[in-house]
Parts: sequence; C-alpha cells; structure tokens
Amino acid sequence: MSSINLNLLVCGFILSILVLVNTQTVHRRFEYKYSFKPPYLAQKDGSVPFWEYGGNAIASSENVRLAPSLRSQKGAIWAKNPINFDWWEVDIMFKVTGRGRIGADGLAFWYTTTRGDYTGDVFGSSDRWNGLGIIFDSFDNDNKHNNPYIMAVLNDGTKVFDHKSDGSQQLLSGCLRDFRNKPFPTRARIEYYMNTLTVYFHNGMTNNEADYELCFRSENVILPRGGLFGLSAATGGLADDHDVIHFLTTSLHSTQQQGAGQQMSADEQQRLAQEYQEYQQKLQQQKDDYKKEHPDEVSILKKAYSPNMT
Ligand SMILES: [Ca+2]
Ligand SMILES: [Ca+2]
Repeated sequence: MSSINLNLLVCGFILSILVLVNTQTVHRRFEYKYSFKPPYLAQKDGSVPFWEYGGNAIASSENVRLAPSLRSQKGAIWAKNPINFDWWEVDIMFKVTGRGRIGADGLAFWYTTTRGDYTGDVFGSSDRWNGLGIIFDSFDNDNKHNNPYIMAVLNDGTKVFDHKSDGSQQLLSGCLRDFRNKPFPTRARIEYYMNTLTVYFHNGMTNNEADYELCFRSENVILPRGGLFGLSAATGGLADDHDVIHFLTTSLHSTQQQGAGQQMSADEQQRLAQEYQEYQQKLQQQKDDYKKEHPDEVSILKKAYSPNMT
C-alpha cells in the first residue's frame, strides 16, 4: 500500500468521524431492571428479580410459562417499577406451542399506567387498561380466518376489549402472522421512539438475529409517561403453552435531549477515540505486513536514508 493510499484512508476516516459527530444519533442503554433472560431467569426461590408474576404463571431458570396448555388458564408477569425513560425498545422471545392445529387464546405485551391483573379478562390481564397492548391473538373468535394475528390496541382506561370481533374495530394497527409451533422461538421487537410505534416480528423459522420483518409502524402515538411493562396469556377451551424466554428492554435517548446530552457526547467521543485507535493499529499492521512482503523496497529506503549502512 503506497503512502498516498494510506493518507487518503486516514483523511477519509477523519472525515467520517466529523460526519458521525455532526449526525444526531440514538444512544441506547440496556435496562436490566426492566428485563429478564436465561440462564438465571428465576432464582432458586422462584422469584424473578425486578418482576412479579401470578395467576397460573410459573417461572423457571429458563423461561416464564405465562399460561400452560390446560383449559382456562391465566397468568401474567409485571415489572415492579414504572419506567424512568420516555423512549424504548423491548425485544420479546417467546414460544406458543400446542398439539392442536388451532390454539388459544394468546399472549399480550402491556405498557400501562398501573399494573394489570394476573387473571383478567383480556389475555390474562385487566380490561379497560390505560396505555398500550400488543396482542398475539391465536384464536379466531369472529371466524374470519384471520388469526393468529398481531395487533396494537390503545386504551384510555374506558374501553372494553371486544373478543367477539378479535378487537378488529379497536386496533391501531396489526399484521397477520402465524406465531404458533415454530422450529425456533418467535420474537417481537416493539419500539417506541419520538411518538412512533414500530413492531417487528421474527417468525421463528430460523434462529438468525437478522430475520425480523416489519409488522407495522404507526406515527403520532401518545403513550402515558412512566408506565409499567407486563406480559400476560390465557387459554380457553383450547390451550397452548405460552412461554416467554426473554424480555429485553433498551432505553433510547436522542443526543439532542437536554441534560443527558453531555454524557452522551462524552460516550460517543470515547467510542470514536477507541475506534480511531483501533484503526491506527490496523494501519501499523498493514505497514508491517508491507515491509515483510517487500523487504527489498524497505532495504532500499533504509539505504537511502542511512547512507552509512551497508
Ligand atoms: Ca381471538
Ligand atoms: Ca379473527
């Protein structure tokens, strides 16, 4: 590699640093107090740190079974603390499995102002919730051949969920996706950032991290601040196992947000400094490799600069 090429690369890298610094970036932070995952999901006494579960839910070290494949079961798990950030992403890995071609009833993710029930009427949680429910509805109550279905339903604490129509008149948005009996766990990524709600779904046909696809995106969604995360599930006459393997929460911060801004840019600077250092090491390695591959040229150069050497 010639020194001109090296210089061009260095210039290009410095330029890309400047571009990075000038672009607004999202700062992400894993929130362990609003998450659970194996291998130590539940402790020996059965408790899940920072969470509370009830109804027919059972937690093990490997997963939370919200509702087992028995008739008329209901269960839920709720975070103990309300969130202290505005924007977030939640990744849920789950398995809904049953022997029948048709299963019931489904599973739901909640973000609500108060903790819901553990044995409530809406997929195990309370009706008339205030906030957001993302419902994975297995059973086709209205017989329109459009289940399993994934949908977001907003509620201000006044509406009663209409099971008879599978909430079809109440949903904000949704997508028709089969999430039952997949070879690998299915996953949902729910992102709420700058009042835009986006739900991605991973259909469990692979275990590839990259295989999420968009379910829906909805703008101008106003959720109450400082809500609680929860999950619930229910069975009916038909029954599936509803297992959640992980619930991972990441808070999202704009670098333009006040207060946290300075801390964010310091983090960013540190990351860039480290990246630059790694890059310099790579350059040095390339120089060394070049010397090894072209010993003749190097010795000519040495001779040119050290006339006393033979
Ligand atoms: Ca239904
Ligand atoms: Ca339906």
